[in-house]
Amino acid sequence: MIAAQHDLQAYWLPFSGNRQFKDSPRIIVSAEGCYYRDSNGRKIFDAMSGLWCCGFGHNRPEIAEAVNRQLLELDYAPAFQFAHPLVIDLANRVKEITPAGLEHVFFTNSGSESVETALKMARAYWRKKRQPDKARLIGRVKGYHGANFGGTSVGGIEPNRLPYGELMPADHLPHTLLPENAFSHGIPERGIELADALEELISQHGAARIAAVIVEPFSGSAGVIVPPQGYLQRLREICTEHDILLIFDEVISGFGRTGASFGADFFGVLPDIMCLAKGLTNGAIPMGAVVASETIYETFMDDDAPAYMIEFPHGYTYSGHPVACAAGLAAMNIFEQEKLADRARELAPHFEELIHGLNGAKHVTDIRNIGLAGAVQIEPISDEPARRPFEIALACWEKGLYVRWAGDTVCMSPLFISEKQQLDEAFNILSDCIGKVA
Ligand code: PXG
Ligand code: PLP
Repeated sequence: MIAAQHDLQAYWLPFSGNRQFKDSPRIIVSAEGCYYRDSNGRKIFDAMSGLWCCGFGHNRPEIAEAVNRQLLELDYAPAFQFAHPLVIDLANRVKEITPAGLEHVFFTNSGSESVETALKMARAYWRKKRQPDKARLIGRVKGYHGANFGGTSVGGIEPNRLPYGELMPADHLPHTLLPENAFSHGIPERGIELADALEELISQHGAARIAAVIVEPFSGSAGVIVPPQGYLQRLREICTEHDILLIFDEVISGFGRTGASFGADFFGVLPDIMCLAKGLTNGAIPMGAVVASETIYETFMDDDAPAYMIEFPHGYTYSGHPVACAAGLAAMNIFEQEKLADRARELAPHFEELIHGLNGAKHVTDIRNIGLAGAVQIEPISDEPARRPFEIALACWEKGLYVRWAGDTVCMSPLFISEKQQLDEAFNILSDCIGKVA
């Protein structure tokens, strides 16, 4: 049963057209495997892993049982000045799973908090090193780094910034969406020189004034923008040469989405700091983490103040929450035991073939993919670039397929446990709905 319209008014939906939603609500009541069920009893194929976060399968009993057990064992422990066994175990698991060189794990409750944590960590690091002027933060046009003030400031999606007036000072590298790379399969060939824009910012401000560069290994929210061949390596070289920290925001790209464990592994580039969330608990309980290099951690610990004094005055009431840790440990077991990054990598060529099969469809101006993430860019209707993607995604929903509309694209990030035949059916529906949109 759909909630009666007046029942919906109290609820203010995040990042949504509230008015349209309340006119025709889409209520999800349960999930299983790769499917949702809505309030009309319809079964819907989840081609987005929720919001890029449930790749290991919905309603995993291992996670549910671990969470249930933990709630009866230790519901909460103070995060500041105390620890509990699971947070120590999970820190070790995350350290082991993330690339060698990232050694110390700071817990948060979301991707947005991971970004704030990483940005504050980067600034405080340079102050600890007695270089307080090294404070500028550099993001990238079309980047998404969550919804909080720091992340919005380094973020580069204009509609997410405009309503808020003055943000934190930040510079933005150009995005890497080049027309000559349209319809690239996987990593585009051209555009490595776009990384050299960092050199220009360095000559403008001086490396002595720049704390960190933050980028997503591939941009998710802006519609799966995959960096050109060699681009991230080049950014890494420039950062190393000029002693600037490189932060990878792996909130979407982490935990298997690219077909490797992390974007850092996929591209073979090691950042100084990595931001995580989503897949860390398979989306079941909110949780994020920031993983830092040995050098960064040791710089904070190398302090003349007495040992009981706080080295990094930052953290959240729910940092390392016991119940989230229980979910995280169960999710990491599933991720490793079922080799889900490999499963994503094995399914990726089929996904690539299907998504590029939409080349030539009406209104389609670009198709991009990496691992199990893909976007179909749709020709805008004059000043309403989001209208066609919205209409396509709604038509898909009506036919039992959940895809995401974001800006001028339709996005997909299917679960790693999807079957080929399920993807075939999903793309049949998507193709049909693209063909029918005016
Ligand atoms: N960084 C990146 C790279 C993200 O993709 C965040 C930070 C923020 O995480 P939280 O947990 O605070 O939402 C994200 C989140 C979409 C979409 O489809 C993307 C995200 C979240 C919801 C929807 O564009 N990315
Ligand atoms: N606002 C007030 C008044 C608080 O006391 C706290 C935490 O103690 C916060 C905000 C931050 O909340 P959290 O630690 O859950 O992020």
